[in-house]
Amino acid sequence: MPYENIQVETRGRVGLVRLNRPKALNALSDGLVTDLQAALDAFEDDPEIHVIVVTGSEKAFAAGADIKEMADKSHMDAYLGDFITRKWGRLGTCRKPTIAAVAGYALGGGCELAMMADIIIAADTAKFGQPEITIGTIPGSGGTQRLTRLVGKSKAMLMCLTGWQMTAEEAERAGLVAKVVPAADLLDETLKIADRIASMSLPVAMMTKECVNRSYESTLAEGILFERRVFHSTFGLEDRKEGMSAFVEKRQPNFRDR
Ligand code: CO8
Repeated sequence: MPYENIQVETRGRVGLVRLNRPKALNALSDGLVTDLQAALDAFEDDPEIHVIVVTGSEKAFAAGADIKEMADKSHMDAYLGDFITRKWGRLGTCRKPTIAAVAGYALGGGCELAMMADIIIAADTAKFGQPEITIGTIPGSGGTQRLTRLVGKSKAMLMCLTGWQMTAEEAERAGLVAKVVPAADLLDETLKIADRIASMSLPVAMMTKECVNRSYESTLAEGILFERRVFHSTFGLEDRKEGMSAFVEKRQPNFRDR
């Protein structure tokens, strides 16, 4: 299905979405977010796809929500239209593993979108920021919440209250990104990681993701109980048997997502 604001392709078992509004630095217009939601839905439904990668251009992952589109909205336009909540969070609700490959600006909604992914891989050119306060508003899609959990209160406050942008190196030190790579290698390095995850059993990767995410939503005791239940459930999988047999027999496992 052709999209106006994104490019979509598959690389083996990896679904790749490239945000593509170069003239607006991939500002997240309603059209782009609608396209992104549809592409993510399609990859989630495709049993051949194990991992989803979202990336932007060299200059910008995304420079935030489209300010020109938002500028004239009233409170009731935002409230009654359920501005942001309906479609924008789709990346954060994917059940398959997701990676954001970020080069250049990841600002406002762009930073929030990256933080919805399970893993952020950053080019050394990446810049992360929540500059909403400089245009008289606040982050609207998890910025005050996810950023605080990822980098701690003081750095999150600094970013949200001043609009200060964090470099890729600082973001790696702070725990916002998993890895920084040279800009020219961003996609290759990200796809290597995606391929590695895609070579695992899909249900086990999905269960792993569910457990890690649970740590944000529960007490330690409840999270550990949840993890144990899921761990026990892997013993019902053919892939668990295959993985352990392959280890014992000193061969590569052949996972069948069962
Ligand atoms: N919205 C609309 N257009 C944009 C945006 C944006 N966020 N960012 C850049 N553009 C456009 C510019 O208007 C310009 O277009 P034109 O040539 O027609 O004037 C073009 O992209 C290139 O931009 P610049 O000329 O400004 O490029 P520079 O290299 O000089 O500067 C910056 C790059 C620093 C990124 C600068 O463009 C900038 O500050 N952009 C705005 C950043 C910002 O404030 N983002 C936060 C927006 S608010 C928000 O995201 C709320 C989140 C809501 C939830 C979202 C859920 C996912």
